Amino acid sequence: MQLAVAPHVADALSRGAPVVALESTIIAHGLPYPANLEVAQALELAVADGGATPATIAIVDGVAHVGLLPDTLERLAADGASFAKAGATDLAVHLARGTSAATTVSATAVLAAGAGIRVFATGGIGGVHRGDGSDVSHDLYALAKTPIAVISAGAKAILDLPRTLELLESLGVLVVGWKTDELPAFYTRGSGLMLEHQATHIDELAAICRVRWDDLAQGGVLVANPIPAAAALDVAAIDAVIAEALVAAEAEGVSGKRLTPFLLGRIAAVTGGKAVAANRALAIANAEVGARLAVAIARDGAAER
Ligand code: PSU
Ligand code: MN
Repeated sequence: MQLAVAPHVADALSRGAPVVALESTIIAHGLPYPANLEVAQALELAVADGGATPATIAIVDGVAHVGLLPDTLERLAADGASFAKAGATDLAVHLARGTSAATTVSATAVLAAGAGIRVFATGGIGGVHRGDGSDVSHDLYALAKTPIAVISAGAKAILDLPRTLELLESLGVLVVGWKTDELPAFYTRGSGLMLEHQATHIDELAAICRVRWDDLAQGGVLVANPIPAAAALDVAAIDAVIAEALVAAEAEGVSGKRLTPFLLGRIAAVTGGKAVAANRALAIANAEVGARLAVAIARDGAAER
């Protein structure tokens, strides 16, 4: 696969230095402008401050970019509507036709792994939507087979979390709580759903990842990192907002790919920016853990050489 790896990212990868991939759907379709641009820049800064190289991934005019120039990041944020929303399945169409697309968790994971990146930080992965359960994000399937660690604040609270966790298990995605024994619920720290595995030291997490990939040739690791306590929203309040957003989606006949952006947009509007602030805080916290993990994995790798 032809990837346009930015020079600074290619340099880091060739030295075995830590790199953290970042997705672009959260920028183009998950957050309102101009907050999305500020968040995109803050995520890259958080990764760099943590001692790793950030690589935001997107399809621009039919080219898969791993690491974006500041101009492109701005275009993605200011003109998100001109970017399609591409999951891993949609990549071929955009690459063949020369169109532009923001990459979801599934597409970002596949492209990042293709470039040799082992850590990817996002906000929250997709999952099983509520209701009849027939809308299931491809994120879960892509994670199952892609050897990458994804740092996420659990799965988005708009989803059916018990079914999402069950499907992760069925598919063989290793879920590890970062300093928690509960699946986080995006805007809030806990869901009441217990996790079998948790890690409290970054080297421990790095070792788990390396054994999974290098010794077992297995797929993704979902690192579940709860939103920082100070940024967490009130459970009852956010549940009511989500319920209202789901009713609105149903009434307006919104489904499929448009559902997640619709729900997030509605929640952002109704909470007067509180949800956006929470989304920002949890994504940055994930970028910070991502940087630490990438550094630990790279250190492990260097010890072996
Ligand atoms: N996390 C966020 N905001 C987002 C998303 C994740 O904080 O907008 C995006 C991710 O790109 C994820 C996608 O892959 O939502 C899931 O969409 P769907 O449910 O249509 O698969
Ligand atoms: Mn879907």
